Amino acid sequence: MTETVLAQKAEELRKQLNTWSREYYSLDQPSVPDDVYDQKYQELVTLEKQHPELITPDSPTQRVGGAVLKGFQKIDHEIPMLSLGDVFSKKELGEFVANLDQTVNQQIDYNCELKIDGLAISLVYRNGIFVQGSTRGNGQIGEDITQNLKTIKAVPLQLSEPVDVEVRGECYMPKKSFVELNERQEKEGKQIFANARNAAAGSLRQLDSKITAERRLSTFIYYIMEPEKFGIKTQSAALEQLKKWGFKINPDYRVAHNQQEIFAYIDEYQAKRADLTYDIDGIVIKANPFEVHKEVGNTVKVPRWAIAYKFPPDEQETVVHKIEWTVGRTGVVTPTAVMDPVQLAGTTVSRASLHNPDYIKEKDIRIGDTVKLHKAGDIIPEISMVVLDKRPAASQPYAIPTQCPICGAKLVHLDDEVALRCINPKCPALVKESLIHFASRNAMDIRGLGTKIIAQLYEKHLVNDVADLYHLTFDDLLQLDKFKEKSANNLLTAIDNSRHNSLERLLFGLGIRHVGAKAAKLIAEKFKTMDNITKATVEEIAAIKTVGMTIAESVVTYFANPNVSALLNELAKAGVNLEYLGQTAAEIAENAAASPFNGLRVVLTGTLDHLKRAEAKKWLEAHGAKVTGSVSGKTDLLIAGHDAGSKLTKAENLNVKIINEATFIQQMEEEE
Ligand code: 3BA
Repeated sequence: MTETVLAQKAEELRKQLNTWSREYYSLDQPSVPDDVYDQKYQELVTLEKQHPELITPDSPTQRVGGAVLKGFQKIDHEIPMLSLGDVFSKKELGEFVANLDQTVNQQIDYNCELKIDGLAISLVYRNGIFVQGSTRGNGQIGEDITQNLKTIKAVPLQLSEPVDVEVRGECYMPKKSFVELNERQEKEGKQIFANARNAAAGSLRQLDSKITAERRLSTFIYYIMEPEKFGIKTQSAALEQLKKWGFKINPDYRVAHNQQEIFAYIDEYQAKRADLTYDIDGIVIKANPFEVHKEVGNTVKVPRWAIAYKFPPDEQETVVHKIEWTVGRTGVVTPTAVMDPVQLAGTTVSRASLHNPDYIKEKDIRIGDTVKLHKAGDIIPEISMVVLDKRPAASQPYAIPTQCPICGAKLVHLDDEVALRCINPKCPALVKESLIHFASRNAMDIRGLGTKIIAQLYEKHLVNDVADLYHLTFDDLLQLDKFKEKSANNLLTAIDNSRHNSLERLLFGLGIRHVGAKAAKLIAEKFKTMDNITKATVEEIAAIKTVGMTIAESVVTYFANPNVSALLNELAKAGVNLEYLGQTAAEIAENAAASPFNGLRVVLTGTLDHLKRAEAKKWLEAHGAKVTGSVSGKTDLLIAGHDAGSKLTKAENLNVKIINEATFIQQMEEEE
């Protein structure tokens, strides 16, 4: 092919992929199945590898993160990014509306929008291509975070039309991503984020955009600069135009024609708040006609045509009675505050994680203190501050333990971690947690071997390490609470079956630091036997795609330990399989044929809260279903997440069977 032909080919691929990506991430209406996207994407990757000169800034391959920056360039916002005035009661809001109506001498329409609790960003497009993105900063001067914003799939790299436009909106982290991020951070002994907004801010501020790429951020865009250039006359029309260009807009906006309708909107979303997949901290009310914006203008800082109604914070005061410390599988010792129970955002709360010692010190939380409690990300109870006025006179700073609450060993900080760790490998808490992990679903999957049974086995000295599980006898098990012949036999069978697991389950089950189920699979696939893994070098392990140095070093350190060699010997002697088995073609076919999903044509739509779409698809396909992108007369089943759009309507019209995510998960579990 000639150079021009190649360039045309690359351009074509970029355009196609960017369109599909817009449909998927911004409109939530994929028009092609994932594998079609993946195939085209690979085509572009290959082409760009052979001809790096063809790589353009709007290529979807540029979303993975780029060079590590030294700092961010400053950006001057030619038109300043204003802030919003706010009110805290319906009375004040009513006054604002009445005032504005009076100023313009008519009862105007107001566009009501959810107030996303994120960070304001600005995006510049030239010829429909994303060229620069920045933070709000102080409104006048922000920072250039183009590289980081490119990693966010909801930020279109290429619009549906070749326009020159600057748009503004909010970048946020969905609640679920926030919870998962904090879980990861806590496990790894890293700093945790107080709320999704801070997590989003921290993620956008990364000089290494690869880290931003790992954080699941999203955006809602709500503002077009100089809308008159495009003949747009109202805020609601602006949102629709943004959607047409390919931006993700918040679908829950509504034009209200009077004060009652505004109040109804507020009440509705205050009630729905907990069900949204992202945090909101209020409602933004904007005069809908742009004419009004022109007429009333702005003060120095805020527009006179818009206002934020802030929800009353759901915060309660309560008293801290004690701080409990628990030891996890990796030895991290985590503090939890135990408090007088209070009602908070719909649930009774009496415990809140304090994460690590620094957190207690920074907030200076003491026993007997009255604290303010709220829910981070609307879900996780968290102490926001100590009410100093109510601190008892005799109060003493909380003394962080220096010894493991379980085994008494000296606690340490590894490297410069904030987390405190017990590094006694014989610590009962650690041993029990390791056993629980070993038996867990993604590890050896020993059904019936739960926390309570493990605690008993350990306390009766029947099991001290994972190899001991394989020497348990029928009589051993009868010593346990409520164990009868049947339950003992069932557990023995489950343990016995686990001997035949493929290597990756054991590798994950050993609980090697940083080695998750995915990494374990990749390592087992590459090295095939435990013996090979124990001999592998850091370089060999790190050569596996997506397995980095951290994991590789951790694996090598783990297997260098003589106690580990002894344990592996014990496992081998007990007849535990140490080889990678993969899944044989026969097994795959057999599984699929037995499944009620076998042969069905299934469509996935809407937002899934618990499953990744790709995982759901993979699972369905492994069970014999064909997953397609669009609903037709041939579709057998629609799995609808929330906010499902036209596909749901179509499926309803065609009388296609529809189930929600929860039902689907239940059916998956029944299958497994
Ligand atoms: N609408 C935040 N400002 C917003 C365009 C104006 C505005 C916001 C908004 C000024 C939200 C201030 C920072 C800023 C763009 C300036 C919203 C939200 N509208 N829905 C009226 O959801 N948080 N924030 N952003 N320009």
